[in-house]
Amino acid sequence: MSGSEWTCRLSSMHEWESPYYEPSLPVSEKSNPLTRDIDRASSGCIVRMLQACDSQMFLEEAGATYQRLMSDGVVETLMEVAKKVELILKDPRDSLVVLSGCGTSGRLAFLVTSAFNRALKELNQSPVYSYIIAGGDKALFSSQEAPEDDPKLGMLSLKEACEGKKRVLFIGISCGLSAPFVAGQLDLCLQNPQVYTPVLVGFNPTHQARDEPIPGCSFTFRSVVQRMEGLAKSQKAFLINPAVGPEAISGSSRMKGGSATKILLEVVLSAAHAAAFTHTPITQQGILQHMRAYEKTLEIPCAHNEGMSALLEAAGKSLQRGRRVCYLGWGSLGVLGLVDASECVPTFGADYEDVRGFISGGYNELKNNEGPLGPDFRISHEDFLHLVLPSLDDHDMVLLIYTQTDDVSDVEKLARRVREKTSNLHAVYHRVDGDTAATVQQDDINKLCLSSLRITWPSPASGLLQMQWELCTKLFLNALSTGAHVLKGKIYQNHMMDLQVTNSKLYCRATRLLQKLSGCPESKCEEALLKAVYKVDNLTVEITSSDISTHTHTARTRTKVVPLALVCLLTGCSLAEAELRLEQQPIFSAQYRLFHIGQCDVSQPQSLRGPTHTCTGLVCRVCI
Ligand code: F1P
Repeated sequence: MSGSEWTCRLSSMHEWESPYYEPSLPVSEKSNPLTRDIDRASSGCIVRMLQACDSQMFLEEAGATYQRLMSDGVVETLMEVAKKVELILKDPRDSLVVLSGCGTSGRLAFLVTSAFNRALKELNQSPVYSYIIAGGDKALFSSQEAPEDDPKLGMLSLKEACEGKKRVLFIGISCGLSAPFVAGQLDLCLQNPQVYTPVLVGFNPTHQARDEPIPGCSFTFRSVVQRMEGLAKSQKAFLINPAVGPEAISGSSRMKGGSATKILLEVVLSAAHAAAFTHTPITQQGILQHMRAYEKTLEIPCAHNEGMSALLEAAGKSLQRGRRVCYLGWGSLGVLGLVDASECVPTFGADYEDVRGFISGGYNELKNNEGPLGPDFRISHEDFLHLVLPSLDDHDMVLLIYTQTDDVSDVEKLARRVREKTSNLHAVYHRVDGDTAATVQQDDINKLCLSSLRITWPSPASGLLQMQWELCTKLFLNALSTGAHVLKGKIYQNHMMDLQVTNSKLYCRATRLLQKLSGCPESKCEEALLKAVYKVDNLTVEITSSDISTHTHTARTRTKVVPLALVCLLTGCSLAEAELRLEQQPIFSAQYRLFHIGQCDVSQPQSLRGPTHTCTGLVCRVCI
């Protein structure tokens, strides 16, 4: 993309806010105009597009349609919630702060509660934070989408976590204001106000909260939100729901939704800790200052664009060859690696082995509720050495993720082991300016690596800095795994084609996508989707009369459901034929273009093809 094209693209920063832009969709499901043709962009351009999307998190309100992260109303609510947490910190008897969510939201609940319980431990205080993730701890590192649809499970897990407690501040996170699991928990809180004070974190305005009936319940997510709005006036419930703009890959709330969740929760809990333990009053100024530190963090990746696109290119190459990308992390950055890797499965239809994360110390470092999760969830560096390293070669990419506060000699040792098998070794590490500790070892590690992204921070290491390192790492990893899958051809325009249809939100998203790409009516698209889910060319009454939960349950074991349905819709062919076509042309974006353009369009401007592009004929990702 040329400079002027990019400037023009940036002017569409606010386009999604127009009431006419995809009006039937909530912000969290809209497609982002900035990434409309990310599927045809070069790696450098992908990096810039993702950064531009991230920067929308901090757009000014400026008379806009939606409130923002730093809008007065949002900051005020953050202060009120921080004061509630402060009260619990000062008198923690029989009290608890519970953070809960599904998928990425639950993973961030885990990350944040771990960090702040650790901070309490360092102050000799007992822990007051607890996390819940739909589907239990295995959902920390794998996709467990079905429990997200279960409000009763949500209620039960909250009751269980709070047994014997007299005062609970419940923070439910659902980026799309949509997960029935969280709606059930909020409803429980509203029914028991003597114990629970509910807080909702999400990134849609309240009128866009999901209003579909929840089987077996008299409430919808939206009706719960409306009840909370009523109570918010008397501070008996709190809503924190700024808009951060549509995701770079439509609906992929692990990206901005996850980052903004992390920012909001950390701002609230940090303010509460400062108030309770260092007599620092909770002020608007203090909250804004912390937010601005995060805003600055977003600038860091921009300063490393070149290194970042080289990493993305390397990861893309490995995935294109059907090889692996492995993250080897230390401390909380290791957790972020585990999380980012595991999210590739549901987000891109990736294989479990495609992108994997490992953390130094394994479960001992993690200290999750359920402890070690068994042989299907091996996460330590030792596991990597035994199970993965022996099969690696130069086509597999390995990324070291660490900071200067980690055991750098351990990093060096592991780097040497990896180098024996692959030269495709890279590093991302954070250090503070002027710190010369372990410089020799750092240099040795750099020499072992094909590329190293050294991120130098100005201030001395502190709690805030650790959180900034984490945010920066999350942005890097999200960009890396997203970009690599874009390069692999997994995305069409800015839509994930091969999404799993394993809960009602994803089922509705899949039907909508089929409508958009085929131009067929909704009923026809749902029919095609069901045929692909049940692997039949004719639907039986038993299938059509079943509810969505039966469909999503069946879809758990199916692959390529949406691509198959789309090929059938576009060509009118049978499922077997569609399967064959996808086998011959697995890069779905190319498959889709074939139907529309018919052949390789070599007349496209070079700017659209990217600098490193060479046309390879029909399967070419860029030209077709
Ligand atoms: C929760 C979630 C996402 C995941 C996927 C399915 O969404 O599990 O984390 O990436 O899109 O839904 P939400 O409740 O936070 O909106």
